[in-house]
Amino acid sequence: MSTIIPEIKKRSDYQQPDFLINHVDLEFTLAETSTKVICVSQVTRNGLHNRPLILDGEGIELLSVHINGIEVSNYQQTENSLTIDTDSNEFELRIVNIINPKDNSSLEGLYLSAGAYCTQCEAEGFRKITYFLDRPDVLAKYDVTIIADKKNFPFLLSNGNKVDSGELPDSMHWVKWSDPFNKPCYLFALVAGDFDLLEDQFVTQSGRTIALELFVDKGMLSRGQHALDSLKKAMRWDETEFGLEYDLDIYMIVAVDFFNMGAMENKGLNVFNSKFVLADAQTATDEDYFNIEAVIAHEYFHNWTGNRVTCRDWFQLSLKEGLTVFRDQQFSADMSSPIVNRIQNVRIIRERQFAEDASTMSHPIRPDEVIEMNNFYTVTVYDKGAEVIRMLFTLLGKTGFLAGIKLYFKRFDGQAVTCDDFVQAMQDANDKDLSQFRRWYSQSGTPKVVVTDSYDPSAKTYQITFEQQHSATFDQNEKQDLVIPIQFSLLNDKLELIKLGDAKQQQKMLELHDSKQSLEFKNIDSKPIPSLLHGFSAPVKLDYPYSQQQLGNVMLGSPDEFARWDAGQKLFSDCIHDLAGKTQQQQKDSINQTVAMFEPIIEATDISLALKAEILTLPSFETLFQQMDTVDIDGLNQSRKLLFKALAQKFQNNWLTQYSKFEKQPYAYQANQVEQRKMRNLALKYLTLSGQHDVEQLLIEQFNGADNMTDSLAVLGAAQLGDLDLFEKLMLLFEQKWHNDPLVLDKWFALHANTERPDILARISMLMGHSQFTINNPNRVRALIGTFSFFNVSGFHNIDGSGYKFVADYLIKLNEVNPQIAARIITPLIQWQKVDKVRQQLMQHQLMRIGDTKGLSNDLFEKISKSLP
Ligand code: B3K
Ligand code: ZN
Repeated sequence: MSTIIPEIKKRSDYQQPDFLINHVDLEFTLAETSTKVICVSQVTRNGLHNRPLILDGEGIELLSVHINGIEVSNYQQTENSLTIDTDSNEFELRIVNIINPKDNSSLEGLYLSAGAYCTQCEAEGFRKITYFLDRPDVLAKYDVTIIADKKNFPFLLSNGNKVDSGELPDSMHWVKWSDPFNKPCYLFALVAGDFDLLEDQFVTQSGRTIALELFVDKGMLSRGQHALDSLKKAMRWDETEFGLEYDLDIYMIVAVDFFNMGAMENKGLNVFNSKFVLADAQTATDEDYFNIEAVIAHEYFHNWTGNRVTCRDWFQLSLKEGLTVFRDQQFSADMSSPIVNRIQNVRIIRERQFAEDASTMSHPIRPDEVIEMNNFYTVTVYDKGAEVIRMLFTLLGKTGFLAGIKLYFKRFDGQAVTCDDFVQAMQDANDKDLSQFRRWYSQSGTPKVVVTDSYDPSAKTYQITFEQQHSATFDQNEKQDLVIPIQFSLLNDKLELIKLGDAKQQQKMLELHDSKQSLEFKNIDSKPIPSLLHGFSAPVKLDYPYSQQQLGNVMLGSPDEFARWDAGQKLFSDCIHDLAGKTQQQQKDSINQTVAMFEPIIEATDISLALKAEILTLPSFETLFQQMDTVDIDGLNQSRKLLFKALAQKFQNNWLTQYSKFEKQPYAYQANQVEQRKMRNLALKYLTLSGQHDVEQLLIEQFNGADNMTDSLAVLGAAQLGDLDLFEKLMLLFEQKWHNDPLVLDKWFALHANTERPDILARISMLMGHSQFTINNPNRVRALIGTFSFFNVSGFHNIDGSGYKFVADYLIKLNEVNPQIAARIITPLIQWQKVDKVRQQLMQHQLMRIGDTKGLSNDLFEKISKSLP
């Protein structure tokens, strides 16, 4: 392991900044390898002290430093700081420096994306642009001037409003932008390039007209409409649901091809990964359409939750991310099917967040210690963070929650604050003591709620007991009891709802705050079946000794659609887990019994088609993996396949009916079409797996006749699942058709990477030589290498260790190019805790190899050092 140990930053060490900057004047003269940056800051000393000014900076060539117009030379420079000693309490600091966007492959700071300049400053990328107080609690107004060659860079963009522009000799031009809102430097953005521009307008509830501008690669204009429509929907929704209106006169979105994440909420100038902007029927799936709408909304919602009120320090990241994810989830639910959305949210928690909690990267939604901040943009901070906000919503009710939000903005607009400030506003607006609830912010791990019950027939009473249990996690030994809202109802044996309590409620909410709490119900005629954790009212693992019959009843009769889906998933999971150690005949019997329980679902008329498709979808391998403490990888994979095939064969005729019953319509991204495609393509998968004799014909017909990417891709997915020779043939045709469209090819790379075949590593190595593949583009790397390591169970976990070695070799290369992406893709390798001892050792060996890499980034160092025993 590398011997230089990077600094660990602690939340408890927070100190106010020694200096504040209230105005910044930036001037950029863009040139590929030597961009000149002039940064003029108005600095004031914060409090009475004589400490020097210490600025952050990384990879910067410093030309000069002036204070109040006088050049200073008695500064000290280290690899990542510039220290200037001055007596002045208020001064103008002028720094001139050079940076090299062309060689910046980290995609942080100022870099080139396919010929266009763009920036990414969150979390700590501004320090790669100039020396600055790169922390979110230093808020300033920015004026930005950009100078560049006019022919190649006709559009010069930054935050706020365009206030001036002009021509210069040698076909250069300049544009000046001014942002009237105070902001931290992580929200600064600059984009320069030649784009196609899609324009529109939005009239706010108070009657202001906002110019909307969407910049895309040349020739991509027709693929931008869905993003723009989504933006308008999000703007309207935030007004009607949260009373929040946009504040600048212009809102710009730029789509770029080289981007580390989904998108970035820079004030007035969002920069997006083109994957989350560009869509048309031919190239994007229903899922892409959905994601675009969600990410566009997420970044827009940040304008209030993140930009107007921002984080005091990066440990508070969930203040803006958890809240904004919750807001985008509510928006998506309103735009499409609430239940399908909720299921999707829960899948992320169970597949990925529970995995993080069980790993050496376990951390609370408000982490206590960080080496590399970029490592903490996690499913815990984002998605568990959103679940914590959702619990507040559940506990306070919509009205109470909105009162809390209102007070939060009243108190903190224009400030950089903490998660505690947020909870305090919720508490004060509702007059509800949330002190115990706050533990969700400081405690990591997945709580378990164990439910037991008893029925006394003579007294006709039913007692149900809830107990919360917390185990130590890698980061914390001591755990405390939390406040856990549990929504539930009771069903009688005729699957009718039992009225609960005085209010004749049918659903009850228990606020579990003690380690154990019981409820008693009187006048109950027979032992009820509890339908528990409606809507996934808390991010916990629930344990109730359901019989198979009871689960079947909840699946068919619960008033809560989430509970119905969940019961079905549990039936599937129990069956899969129980197959281990059984004889073939026992396995067969047990599978048949489970499969038969789903017959009424196929015929059901009381649920939407979308929910039906969700119920009939098996839990993913990753979800099943998280349900166990130790996993027999091969056994689990095999068992899941057995059940999959049995479902396919048992309902073969039904699948054929489901496949053929919907009339084909020209593609539109509309709810009824989306759910029909979902069911039809699920049926196609099952048909393929069932061995239906003419399925190849069906697949070819759908592939040739498809007018949209959802249907084309479904054919490839089905052929892959069925292990048909046709798969290779269709993949070739697909590649020929989409050779010049990298976003579409990513789907093809990912399908290849996820194929079970003995020569998978040779196949991936060959694909790395594809003309469209480059290690410099995160979308390509995620599609090929990421998909392999996250999802190709047999290839990645090959017992000979070749999968782990392959990923490790790649990460060693990627460490030099883009440490952030390398640290994302290492995730499956550090999650060795549940696998067998042989694999554990193989994985750890590869982690050690990566750890020994010369020039190991902080990103990888942090994850590897934590995960090695
Ligand atoms: N705030 C950005 C994420 C920045 C990640 C930096 N490594 C996107 C978002 O959550 O909206
Ligand atoms: Zn966000």
